Amino acid sequence: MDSKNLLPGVTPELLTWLASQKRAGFETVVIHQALREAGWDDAVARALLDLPAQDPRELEHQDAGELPPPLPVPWPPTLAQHLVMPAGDRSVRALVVMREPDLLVLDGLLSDEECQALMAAAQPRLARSLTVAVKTGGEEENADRTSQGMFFERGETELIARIEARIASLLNWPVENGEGLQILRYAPGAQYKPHYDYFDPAEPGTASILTRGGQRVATVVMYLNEPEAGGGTVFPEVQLECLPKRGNAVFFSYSRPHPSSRSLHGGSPVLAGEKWIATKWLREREFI
Ligand code: PD2
Ligand code: ZN
Repeated sequence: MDSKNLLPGVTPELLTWLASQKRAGFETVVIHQALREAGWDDAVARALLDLPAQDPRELEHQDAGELPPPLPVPWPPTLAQHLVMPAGDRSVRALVVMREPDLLVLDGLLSDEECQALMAAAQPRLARSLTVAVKTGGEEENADRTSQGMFFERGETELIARIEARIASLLNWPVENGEGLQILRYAPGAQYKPHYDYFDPAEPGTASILTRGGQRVATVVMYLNEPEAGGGTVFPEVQLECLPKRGNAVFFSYSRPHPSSRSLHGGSPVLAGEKWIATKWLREREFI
């Protein structure tokens, strides 16, 4: 059965649900049972299970030649079995699991002492944040991003190397594919307006950016402190807001550099106090 020649009663919404169940790793027998309990005939349920795990909304884009094929993305290998996951020198607990976008809220990725040490090491090197200039591949100040920031080199200190090894172990993604850790400090009123972290393939500067390790495929935003008000990380397409808690993190991936990833996200304005985060962007290949 082709998903475009739908059987009577099989809606695009049902196919979207089916794709999300398959991608979430539910076993065929479980999905089959859910379909049967929802009243589907056994033959139709089996035909549905034979379809590729692709959301029909994506197929529309792909048919129009707009969608690149999906890239492999990081994900904790043990999550399906255990909510507390090994991460090298530490265990990390998943508090929220979301699909489309693929997203985890993580508890205890960093210790309080590590958060404080990152802030102290970054403080003297903070400068007005820059963003990638998509036209040229260089960097520029951006009114949509009013924080201060700095980058550590990968492996720059023992602390940085330890955190990078932990993230690599948790997500089963090579340390070498990570960009240097970025620290951001938001003063009251500062924000980071909604954006995608991948590099837009249509922009002229992207080809040169991609020579250093390919696309970004995932982001880990780690909260180093707690503002008194505001400063959540928002995902407007799925009405989700992650609130900063010291040591916690939000991880999300985007297998395609396309809005169908639903990975649009932003940092809401800080209303009172300061917000500090560390961001780790993960690339397809070794980031040199
Ligand atoms: O500060 C945040 O919550 C935030 C929001 C959006 C950080 C980033 N993007 C980022 O570092 O990419
Ligand atoms: Zn971002």
